[in-house]
Amino acid sequence: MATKHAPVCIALGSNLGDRAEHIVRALIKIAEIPKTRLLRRSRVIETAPVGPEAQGSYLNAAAILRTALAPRDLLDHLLRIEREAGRVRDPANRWGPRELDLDVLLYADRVISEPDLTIPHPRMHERAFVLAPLAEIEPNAMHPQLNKTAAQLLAELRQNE
Ligand code: A4P
Ligand code: MG
Repeated sequence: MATKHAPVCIALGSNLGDRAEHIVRALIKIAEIPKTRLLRRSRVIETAPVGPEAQGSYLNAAAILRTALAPRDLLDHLLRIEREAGRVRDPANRWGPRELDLDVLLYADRVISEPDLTIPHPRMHERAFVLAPLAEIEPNAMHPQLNKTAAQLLAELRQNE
């Protein structure tokens, strides 16, 4: 079980279909993942799309979990929840529109670099749509490679904007 001071942080995003419904249903399903407790969720914010421009704006949010599942088992549940939202991946359009995107941002202080699982999420520190919801609910969440908190990373990003 990850400790109280080392949370598991998840990012949620949607820019296709009933976006608010996708986010709310995902949070309900995350709370139902075995051996896992949903501790907190952020507000849902609307954000301009980053990446290919011809796509609609996103709703983004973050959630804090405690889980006894290994990172890969947690990821499998998140991928299942994405599929249940109707998401079909288009390898030719990597950052294209999606009903639901669930990313593991941080898993306590773990650093994982495997072909299909990278934690911390490699782009989290570059993205206000990830850091703003995260800093709202877990400002002291520590990035174990950059050794900075979510609030610090957000402040730096905003300075450089
Ligand atoms: N994968 C590896 N590491 C992880 C991780 N930490 N969490 C693998 C989740 N998945 C991870 O995922 C492809 C594979 O990544 C998964 O099968 C898993 O094994 P994906 O969801 O198809 O990839 P993706 O989401 O398209 O790519 P990525 O790199 O996660 O995209 P991003 O960086 O999340 O960008 N603009 C706004 N405003 N808001 C958004 O939410 N999202 C994106 C997607 C682009 N622009 C956006 C937003
Ligand atoms: Mg993703």
